[in-house]
Amino acid sequence: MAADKSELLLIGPLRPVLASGFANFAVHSLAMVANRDARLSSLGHVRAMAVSAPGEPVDDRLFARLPRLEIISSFGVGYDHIDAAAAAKRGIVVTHTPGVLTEEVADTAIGLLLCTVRELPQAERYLRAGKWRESNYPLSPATLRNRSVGLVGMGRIGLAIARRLESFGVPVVYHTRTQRPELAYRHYPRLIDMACAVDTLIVIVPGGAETRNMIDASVLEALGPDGILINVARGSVVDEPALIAALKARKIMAAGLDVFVNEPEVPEELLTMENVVLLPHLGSASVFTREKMDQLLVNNILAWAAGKPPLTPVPETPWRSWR
Ligand code: A2R
Repeated sequence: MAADKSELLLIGPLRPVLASGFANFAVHSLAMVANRDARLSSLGHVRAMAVSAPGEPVDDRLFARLPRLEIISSFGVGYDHIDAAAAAKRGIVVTHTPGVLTEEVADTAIGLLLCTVRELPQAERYLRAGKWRESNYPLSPATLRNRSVGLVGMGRIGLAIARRLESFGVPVVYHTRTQRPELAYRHYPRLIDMACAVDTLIVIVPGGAETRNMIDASVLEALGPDGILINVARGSVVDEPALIAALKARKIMAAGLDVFVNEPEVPEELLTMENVVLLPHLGSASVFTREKMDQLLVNNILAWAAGKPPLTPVPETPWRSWR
């Protein structure tokens, strides 16, 4: 590794896989520095950045302070916390960690779906409260047996969810901007049409401006009173006040949410509703999968440091050999 590639700016925590992976790097941090501005000025020579958790904005203002930056290696498949378009303009490659978390997030989506449809967390709370002695937990009004699922997003994770549902005997259709002709699932070019046709939506698209509030009042209305919404994508994809209103008015039946607009804050109204299941953004959160994600974050930097193409650049910043 060239000496001038041996420094790294880390945004987020230095977890064990990162610490050992970056053992040969001088790792700089902006955390707990009294004068962030002065620290940034002293880092103008740094060519690599790792983002191990979303935190401060990784945007053009930051890039302007780091004129020699060549690569940003980000943790996670979603990178809506990074301005990839601005990075592209400056010739900075952004990498993420797709693939290694696909099955874990698909598992979480199915777990959340089953919990929401069959009220499993509510039933567990009932047992712990000692109420089973008094009477059985009521039959769940919903079942997967007569449901059909519309996937909002049919990428790596969407497809892994679809395959699982197929093995459950649950019909699947999907909405994306571009049809995938190799798949037998019905494609809906318009989300609202799909929402009318199914009673369950599972959201698994990237966050960001393109998908902000995609699930709005009209989509929820179209889903209807038996409707169940599952969101394992980003909080921003769902119009949260519209969802709360729809749940309150029983315009839809229930929701299962792993993600929220203003994490880790969760709207008080959701916390008090019985027809929602809430998880603290743990889609990929097993030790096994998180270590794989950390390792891929490291491997992208190591490839760049060795003069090779980074392994998993985002589509906005494809690797170019002239770099
Ligand atoms: O629209 P397409 O044909 O690019 O399909 C992608 C779809 N998608 C959208 N669908 C409708 N309207 C949009 N504005 C829109 N933008 C993207 O989302 C594709 O089917 C899917 C994304 O798939 P992948 O890029 O393979 O991502 P992966 O690994 O499935 O992860 C999805 C998201 C992450 O970005 C995180 O936010 C979350 O799952 O964990």
